[in-house]
Amino acid sequence: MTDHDVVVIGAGFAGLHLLHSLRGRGLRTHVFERGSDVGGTWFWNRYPGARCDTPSLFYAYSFDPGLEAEWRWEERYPSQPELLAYLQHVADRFDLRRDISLGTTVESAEFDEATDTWRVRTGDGAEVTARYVVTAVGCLSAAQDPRFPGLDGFAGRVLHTGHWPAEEVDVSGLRVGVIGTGSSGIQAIPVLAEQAGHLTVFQRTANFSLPARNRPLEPGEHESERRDTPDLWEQARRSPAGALWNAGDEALVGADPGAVRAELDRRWEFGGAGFMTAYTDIAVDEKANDVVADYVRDRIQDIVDDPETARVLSPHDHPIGTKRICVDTDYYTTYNRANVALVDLRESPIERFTADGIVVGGREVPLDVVVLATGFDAITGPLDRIAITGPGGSLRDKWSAGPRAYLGLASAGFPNLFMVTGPGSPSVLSNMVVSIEQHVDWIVACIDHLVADGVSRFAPTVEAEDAWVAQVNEIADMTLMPRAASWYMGANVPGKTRIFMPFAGGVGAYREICDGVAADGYRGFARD
Ligand code: N01
Repeated sequence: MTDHDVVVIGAGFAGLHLLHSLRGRGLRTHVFERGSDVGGTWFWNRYPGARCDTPSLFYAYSFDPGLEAEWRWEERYPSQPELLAYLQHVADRFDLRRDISLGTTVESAEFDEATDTWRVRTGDGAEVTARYVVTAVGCLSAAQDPRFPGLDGFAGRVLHTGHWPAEEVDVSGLRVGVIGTGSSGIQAIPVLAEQAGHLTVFQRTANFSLPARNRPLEPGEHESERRDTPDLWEQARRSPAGALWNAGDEALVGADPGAVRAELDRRWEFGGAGFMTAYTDIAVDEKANDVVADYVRDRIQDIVDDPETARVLSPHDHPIGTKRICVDTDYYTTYNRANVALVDLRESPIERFTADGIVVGGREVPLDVVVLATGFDAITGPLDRIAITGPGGSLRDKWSAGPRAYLGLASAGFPNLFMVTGPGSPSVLSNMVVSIEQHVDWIVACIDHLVADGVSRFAPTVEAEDAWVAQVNEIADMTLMPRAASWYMGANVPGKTRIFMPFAGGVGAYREICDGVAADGYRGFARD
């Protein structure tokens, strides 16, 4: 008998929901979590300004109406402290902590062919066995720490947004440098600028950012939205991105330019990523995309006082939306502050760190604190960190030329292993919580079925996996997405194979495919 029926790796949104659901099916489940508390993404990303950019109405579990009714979100978009408190509340409410080992990193998982079980080894040297392993490690949890020349000799403090310290970091009066202008940098920069004595932003690639227009929620606002749309969750689950963005149903190309301008104005004023869903062809037609990109570039020129700074902040090297769109509070206006400077790393790359700062273009920028907002080894990175070995070899080796997984849920050659939001699923192109819930429901029902049928080994066939990977690529190629050197493509990690990793066909379509696979007796999987 194994120690557990199921080992779950990670106690964020996915791991907590898995534990609750698997336990509900009577399965002996244990969760290992590297952090010293639950929360996953929202435990680690505590940098100033950290906030989700999916509205709080949708960025929450839907599986328990009681939980939904009792939790009050404070703002239109949930902040990191609020999200962490929510997940801690979930852990307590469902009595989950007794089956979670905190501060425990899973180092390896090895499949034992003699018993068809997994041997899971943790950083403390302990080893447990389980029939199934489910990875709930998140897509953006392996931080990228570039090794700049001289970094180790820097006398100041170096922090990464993706593993920010729990205690407050006070930069009052200090000279702060931020490297990176993705979502994390763009959220942190305005908050740091208010506190720092001086802030220098080191930008390699300008990014498109939209105003969030965050605000406190009116009392009863969510309740009335739910009353007005009783099938709100069902609509979200069947939608393209797992949340209702009031998507337009017309193409931009061919539309009246005045009407387009008015619609983009309206959405800009309303705030949020719904701006990108104004027309049906923004993600697939270069002409439509150019109109929207020009609109945002014009806005940047309007907001930023110094024309040269505005020029450097205006993205020109990728279609809008092909790198993850950013959503900000006061990002561009921050560059009008007297204590903020922008360095264009395309013109003046980082040469080296010194004890006192960073040398760019032959001059030293003196700094007390450097914030690396340099992102993550996305989607595959968190899995790569675990030595996962199946009967035929390691997952790292199998994926060295790009990840291969059937439905983004399981990989051929790795029996009894499931992945939540793995490569080839909508994951990062969607509202993660809705996608997580869909995977959790699918995986739990599948394991339940396997246990009832006495199945010992269960894994996708190579043929099914190959066909799925081909389909994921075909769909990506129908969009403008592969045009950008994005982390979706693995392009941000030196040496990583470039391949578009998520499924771009939409959350609703994907759900139907997964449901169809299950209804067909788990088509594409082999069992012993
Ligand atoms: O990371 P990023 P992130 N030298 O990879 C630069 C989610 N998220 O942490 O573009 C100099 O987007 C890099 O430059 P370049 C969201 O899905 C969500 O900001 O590679 N610069 C880029 O500017 C998001 O997309 C939320 O040329 C270097 C930046 O660092 C994802 O997480 C909030 C460099 C990295 O940007 C990742 O966002 C935060 C180097 N060596 C995050 N290496 C919300 O929900 C990298 N860069 C709001």
